[in-house]
Amino acid sequence: MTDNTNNVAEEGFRMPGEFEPHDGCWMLWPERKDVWRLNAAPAQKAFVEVACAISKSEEVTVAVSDQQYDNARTMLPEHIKVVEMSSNDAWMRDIGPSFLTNDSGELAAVDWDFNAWGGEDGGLYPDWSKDSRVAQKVCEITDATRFDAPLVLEGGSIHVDGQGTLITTKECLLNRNRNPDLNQHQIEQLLRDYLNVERIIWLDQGTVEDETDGHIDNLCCFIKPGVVALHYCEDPNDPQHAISEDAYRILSNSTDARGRQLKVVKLPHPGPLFISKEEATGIDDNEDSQPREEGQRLAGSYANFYIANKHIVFPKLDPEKDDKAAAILAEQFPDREIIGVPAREILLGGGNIHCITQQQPTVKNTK
Ligand code: KQY
Repeated sequence: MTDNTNNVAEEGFRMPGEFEPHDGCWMLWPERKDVWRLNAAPAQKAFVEVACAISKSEEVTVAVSDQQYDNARTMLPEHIKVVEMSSNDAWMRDIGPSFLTNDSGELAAVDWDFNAWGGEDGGLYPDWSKDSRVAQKVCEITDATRFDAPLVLEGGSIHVDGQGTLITTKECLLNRNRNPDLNQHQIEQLLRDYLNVERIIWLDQGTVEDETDGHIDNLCCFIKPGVVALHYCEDPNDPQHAISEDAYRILSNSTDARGRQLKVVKLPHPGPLFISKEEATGIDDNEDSQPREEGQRLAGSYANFYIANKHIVFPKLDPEKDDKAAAILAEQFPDREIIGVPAREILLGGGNIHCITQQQPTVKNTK
């Protein structure tokens, strides 16, 4: 059902934090040859590993085109559901619904407008018509009431604590290629209306060379209310250092909607990582695709992990730093097992584990 009002708050809905219980996780299947090298085979293997890791503690559903159905069904174990659904690429975080729940045990979701990360002004592909219908399709399958929001926004550009606080970046949400007719105040109002949040914390920039224009999910995330994990580069000569330091300063001087001063936990910086010649040549270029050239910097970040019910699924990106990232996550999430998945193939597509997943929160049992 579509609810064309924006009565999210009146109906008691809120977007739960990712660390709250999930009924499941939604993913898409990668197949674009101009994004995923070698006919997407290495990326498909990485997506399977992510889905398997998440499925250890929650149900996973992977949406796949008809052309790839047999391949996906064969590559994914039986306990992972595979449903047919068209899309232009495989970023469920960004094109899927942002789920909401309320105390009456109802599930709803916000269906944002999508323009492939910038439309004609820097967008990543020219036809996103299939992506635009994914959120509605997922709402129908899950019986979630759909709130259709008049705002261009990708799910990876916001993080919430489920208790009234939202973090985002100006680089993305105030970018002229998203909502050129809305000012900061109007964008804030829509976030309040559709997500029922009270406190919005604006960071300036996201991770260096992030083709999403600075998604928050590649820079930081809530570990729990009051605590944020931040991608932090210690090298003062690296441009990421100033960005991370600025984010650290803003976050640690911020209070959340409940008045808590935020605590910031630093995650190491993988690399810096660059595309190799072999990786660059495996992509099927065409006039619509994003250039992927040898030596280009990749926007690698350990903050781009997924919080499953009993596991943290984090991207392994740099053998010299993976263990440190895992140890920090283990300390911060004592009740969850930490699983690292080799994720360079996902990073080559421009995002990571958080970007390819979308949690469906558990609705409260009112009986
Ligand atoms: O950061 C994300 N949430 C998604 C990355 C999308 C990259 C598109 N090539």
